[in-house]
Parts: sequence; structure tokens; C-alpha cells
Amino acid sequence: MRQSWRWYGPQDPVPLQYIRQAGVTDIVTALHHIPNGEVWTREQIRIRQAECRAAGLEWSVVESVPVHEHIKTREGDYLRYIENYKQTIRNLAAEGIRCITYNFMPVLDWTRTDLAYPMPDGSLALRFERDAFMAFDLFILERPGAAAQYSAEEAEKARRRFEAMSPEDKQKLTRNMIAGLPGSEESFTLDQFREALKRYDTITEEDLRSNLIFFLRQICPVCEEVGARMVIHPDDPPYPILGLPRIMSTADDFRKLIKAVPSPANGLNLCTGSLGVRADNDLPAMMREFGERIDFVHLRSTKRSPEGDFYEANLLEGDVPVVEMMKALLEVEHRRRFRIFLRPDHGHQMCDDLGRKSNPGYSCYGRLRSLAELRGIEAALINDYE
Ligand code: DNO
Repeated sequence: MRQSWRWYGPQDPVPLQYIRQAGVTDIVTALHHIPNGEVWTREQIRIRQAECRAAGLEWSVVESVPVHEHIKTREGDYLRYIENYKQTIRNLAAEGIRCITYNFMPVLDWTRTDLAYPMPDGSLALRFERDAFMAFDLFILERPGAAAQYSAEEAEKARRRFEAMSPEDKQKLTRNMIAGLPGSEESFTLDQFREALKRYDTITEEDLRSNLIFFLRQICPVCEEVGARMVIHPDDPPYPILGLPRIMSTADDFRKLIKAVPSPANGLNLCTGSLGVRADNDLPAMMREFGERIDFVHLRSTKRSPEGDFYEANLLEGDVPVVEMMKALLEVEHRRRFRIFLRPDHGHQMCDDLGRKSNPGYSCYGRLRSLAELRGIEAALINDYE
């Protein structure tokens, strides 16, 4: 694996110097200050790359070049946004950056109800609690059509959960849901959020998939020309929420995408934490099947409950078979003679990071812990693959 680390740029409370000390070689970042849909100029890219190099690191992976909502709904100025996207890719490749992460989740990127779920050891984890989520949907957002999507029993659980919340709890839940988690690039008020959801009222899963295919058919030839690869991040959580269609949640979803757009530039960012929330996703099998197209892996583990909740567990204690994943990754690397970028994904907030300002999931120590564990697993296995 090529050890990498997500850095949110100069505003990130974890400075490049710490990242260097984490022992990674490569930086995963984005020009977060540029509005969605605008071109990233070579000059702006060069400045960010120079900052990384000054710290002895290389910016190699973009996470993400955001896809404008108009591209996802194929309306308004979508053609101009696609042209801008192409230019951004040309500019990135000209500056040596060729692995481009993106997602095609409507309106929201990743979603959690709780950003500080206490673990027995005193560290804090991110969590998705289904009752709280339904309480938000039914009683805070009051989404038209929501009631029809839950059973009477679920609605009753949600009502009880809602009634037990203090005004602060409700505010916090609302903020967690719509104020934008790190990297989402969008945040909303409740009214703006209702408007944004409405734009998908008539967009089915198949419509969204065909909009993604249209987008990739435009973008992939440019990637091929400049040697870049688009790697799609899966849905998180990996199923439809809030009545929105989701189309990148399973192996079959990605198979459909490859079939429609066989270009080698159509790649996958395999995120074990997102996909691992579904018990029917066989992650090592996905690594092996799609290995040729996976240039970037996010490694973290989640723990599911029978009620449909999940929290982000210590790397080796969740549902993701991390050692098996590492075996599959090494196998693919060996076959391709290529080292895959891998970053420890969200970690627990722990040690000195507790009480310190941090981007949820992206504090320092938790990720250091995961990275150290990953490195150990790789070191124990690597001889079998050389
Ligand atoms: C969450 C991240 C996602 C990811 C985007 C990629 O921590 O993994 O926000 O960056 O979905 O476009």
C-alpha cells in the first residue's frame, strides 16, 4: 500500500508536520475553498502542491472534485459544469495528480446522527442511529412522503425517540444531518434542505444512474488522454435515505457502471467503512473482482446492530474483515505491479484530541492508531506476496 492521509488544507487542525510524523508519503486533499462547479486553476493546484512538498509530502490523490448537483440532476448549467470538470482534470494531471475521487450521492455526502458516541474506553466515535434518523426525517424535517416509507412500528419508535429529545438534542441532530460533515462541501438550513430534496422528486434510481453514466462518458475520454482515473466513492450509508435514490452501494452497482462505461478511467475508491455497513457486501471479493480499477482504498470498520444502527469501531473490532482485506489488496497489488493508495479513514477522537477542535472523524490520534495497525498487518503479510 502507498500510505496516505487526508488533509483538509491549511485550516486543518492536524498540520502537515504531524502527518509527516505519522509516516505517510502521500497527501489526499482538495481545494475546498473553490465553489462547486468552478475550475481549479493550475496556479491554485501548484500552490497547494508546493505546501505539501515543503513538508516532505506529495499531494497524489484528490478527494474530491465535487460533482455539482446540476450534473446529478442533469438540469440548468450542467453542461458548463461538465466542461469545467474536464478542465480541472486536465489541470490536475498537468501538475502530476491523477487519482480523482468523487461521489454521486444526491444532496448529502456521508451522513451520521451522532458525532461523539462514547466508547467504553472513553474515546468518541461516529454513529448512525436509525431511530434518531427517522425522528429527524418524520418530526424535524417533516418530509412529505416520509410516513409512507416507514412501518407503523418504526414510526412509533421514532416518535418516542423524538419526544425524549431536549431542544439541544434536536438542534444537534439537525446540525449533524444537514450542516455538512467535513468534505461534503454543502450545508443547508432546513428550508434549503427541503428545497434540495424536492429537486429529486421525479428522479428515479435509473435516472440518476443514467446521469452518472452520461457524466462518465464525457469525463473518461479526457482522463484517458491525460492518464488520470476517476474513482467513485460508494454511498454512505449504502442504501437510499430520505427518499433519495442511491446507486453505488453494492458490487452489482459498480458492475453496471463498468458495463456502461468500460473505459479504464472508470475506477473505484473502495471504502470499507461505507460498503461494510451492508452484511451482503463481501469486501475482499470486491477488492479481487474490481482490483484493476481500484487505485484508492479507505480502510475503517463499522459495527452493525440488528436495529439498523452502526458505529465506527476500532479497526480490528468491527464487522470489516480487515486482515482478509489486506490480503486481497496485496494480491491485487502483486498482480498489477502497482501500489494502491490507502488511507486510514475516520478514527476515534481520543487522548489529547478529546476536547480539542477537530474535523469529525479526522482527528489525529485515532487515525494514527489505525494506520499503525494497518502497517503491522501489511508487514506481517507482505512476504507472502513478493
Ligand atoms: C467521508 C468521506 C466522504 C468522501 C466523499 C468522496 O469521510 O469518505 O466524504 O470524501 O464521498 O467524494
